Amino acid sequence: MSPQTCTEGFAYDRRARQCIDVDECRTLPDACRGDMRCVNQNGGYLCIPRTYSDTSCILGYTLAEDGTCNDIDECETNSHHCNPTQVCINTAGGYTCSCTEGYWLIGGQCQDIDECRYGYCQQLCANVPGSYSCSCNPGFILNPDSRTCLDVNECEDEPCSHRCFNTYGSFMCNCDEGFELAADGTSCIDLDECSFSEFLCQHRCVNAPGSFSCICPPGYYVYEDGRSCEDINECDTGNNTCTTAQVCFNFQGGYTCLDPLQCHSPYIEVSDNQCMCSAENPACRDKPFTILYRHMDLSSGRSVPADIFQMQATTRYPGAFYIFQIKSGNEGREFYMRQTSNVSATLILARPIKGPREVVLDLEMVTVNNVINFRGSSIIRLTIFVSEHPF
Ligand SMILES: [Ca+2]
Ligand SMILES: [Ca+2]
Ligand SMILES: [Ca+2]
Ligand SMILES: [Ca+2]
Repeated sequence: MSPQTCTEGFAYDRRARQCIDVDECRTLPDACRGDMRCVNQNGGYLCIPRTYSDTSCILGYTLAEDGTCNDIDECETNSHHCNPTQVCINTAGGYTCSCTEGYWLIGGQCQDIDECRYGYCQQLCANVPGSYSCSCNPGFILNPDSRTCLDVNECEDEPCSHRCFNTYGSFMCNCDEGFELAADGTSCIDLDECSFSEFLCQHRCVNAPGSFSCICPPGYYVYEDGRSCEDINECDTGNNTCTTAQVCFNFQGGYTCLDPLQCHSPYIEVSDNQCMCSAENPACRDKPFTILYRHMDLSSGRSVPADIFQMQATTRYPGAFYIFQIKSGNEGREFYMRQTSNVSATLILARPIKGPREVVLDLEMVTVNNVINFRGSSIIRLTIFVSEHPF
């Protein structure tokens, strides 16, 4: 028997001098593929599933028709022992019971985690089964992390009518000077400064949005302090209607044009403000020797008593004495004369006088000289312009 004569699956054995079976499972490197197991046969071999030869699969696996062991999905087949609060998770060869997110296992039961107790939220927290939700106090918004809170910059919406200041959790409004914050905390309302005090302005206060101003009556201007009234001196400013022949006389709140002096006969003019009646003239007997014209101004409502004018004898005769008196113009008894020395007297305002008014007083100085049996008088015709206002 030659070696060539052996059929496939056999090889000639010289020693035994016969064809004997080849063990392909040993000689062929990949006799069977995959999980197949190689079983040598006389004249060939078999590839059979590996488990085919095992009697059973291990726990958790089941034998498939192809002879392999497949994992049992206990969760799918409901053969698990998880309790109803738990979820079943299949594993290779087994399964586990677990709690879903937001629950934890206590005493074999899945119980909700109270995240609020553990400070999950920065501000407000609401626990719900399996979860929680954070929220923020007014003035804050929830950050994208859903846990922390961010201050709202309310000023971006311009809620204040004037100025806005953002604060942590809120905001504040401020008003410009001259305004105050209204009860709503956002709008600004004008302060009525005029209602604060009646002494804010000397004359009259005019309220304006955010401010106030003082106004003065005609004939006055508002002083640099913005509050008091100063007389306009129309005679100085030239803003008057006096002719060149007249003399401008300024007083508080107004002015007047004084006509040139006219002395009526038998008086003759001796200066621009004085008329004289000559002693030699018989017509001058029993008349005042001189009439001196003087002008002054007086504020309305001036406090009393007040010294307002001085009279003094200019010539002194030996043995003479002087009597000072108000000869006319004092019908309202607002004035009286007080002798201050042998040769002088003061005109005193005794009662408050209210303007506008023009008072003409004849102040008489009587000279008495008993030595030469002389009695004569001279007059000061005093015109007092009483202003309308007490300033
Ligand atoms: Ca929860
Ligand atoms: Ca804020
Ligand atoms: Ca105001
Ligand atoms: Ca004036």
